[in-house]
Amino acid sequence: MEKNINELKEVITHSKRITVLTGAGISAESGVPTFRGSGGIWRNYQVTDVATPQAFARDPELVWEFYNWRRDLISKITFNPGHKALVTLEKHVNDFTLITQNVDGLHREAGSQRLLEIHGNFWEVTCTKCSKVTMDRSQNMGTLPKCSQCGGLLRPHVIWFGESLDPDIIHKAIEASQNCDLMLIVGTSGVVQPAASLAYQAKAEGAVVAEINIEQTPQSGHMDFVLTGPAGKILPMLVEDFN
Ligand code: BJW
Ligand code: ZN
Repeated sequence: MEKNINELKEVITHSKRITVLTGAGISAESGVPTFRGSGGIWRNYQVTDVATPQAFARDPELVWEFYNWRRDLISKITFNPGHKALVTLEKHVNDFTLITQNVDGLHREAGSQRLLEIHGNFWEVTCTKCSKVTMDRSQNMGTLPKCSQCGGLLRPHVIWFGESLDPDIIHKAIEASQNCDLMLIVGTSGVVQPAASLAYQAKAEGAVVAEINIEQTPQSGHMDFVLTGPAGKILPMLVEDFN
């Protein structure tokens, strides 16, 4: 593991273009539950009850209850050294893109700027009637929050299963993956598409791909580097020379 970290630090030093993809694992050390695995959100909630457009159409109160619980939880915690290390990396690389699947807003709070939130951000809400998107950081949005402009029902500004990602944002994410020298895949199980395919697209175009995760994933076998351990420990080690 020590050798791998030093070799990867060397690759980072020589990379002009770095793209990073993060998932729920990077926020785990802040106290945000991941989705899959023991202690994961999907152990207590059915995906089909709270994270599909059909679920929202059927029972918007239940879906809002789920998001209010997460808003409340995340409003009480903050970013961790893993998020901070990616801010440091961004400052030292000319061409840097951070793609996150997370909707918790912690990368932005930590100071990341070249950021693509491909699954949205749950501190924003969309009106189901007039489509207006607004920021609302309330810990609790109530059971059926309404648009101040038209009175329509609001929904979290996130991408649920079966919904298409914003074409402009996913296009930028694909471009950043296909045009980098190094791609870091951090804290994601690598099973949700289209995010999961970004690492393969980077590799197909000749990038070095490196995974940082506390356990092996279906993607580990395809990686040039597999660093096993918590992101909040490994990422700061990778950028320690930049501080
Ligand atoms: C640590 C750690 C520490 C812990 N340090 N590591 C092609 C084939 C098959 C299916 C599809 C396909 N294309 C599309 C689909 C359908 C579907 C899909 O992918 N299904 C698969 C699951 C089978 N995709 C979609 O529907 C997407 N839409 C789409 O593609 O539209 C077009 C289309 C539709 C339908 C058919 C075909 C095309 C949309 C996906 C939206 C995902 N939305 C969610 C909810 C967002 C809102 C919210 O959060 O409330 O996004 S689901 C959930 O999963 C969330 C996450 O962003 C996403 C990924 O999860 P992530 O981040 O990987 O978390 P975990 O929990 O899985 O993993 C955590 C990892 O961290 C683990 O590996 C741990 O080991 C690790 N870890 N602590 C480092 N300290
Ligand atoms: Zn409206």
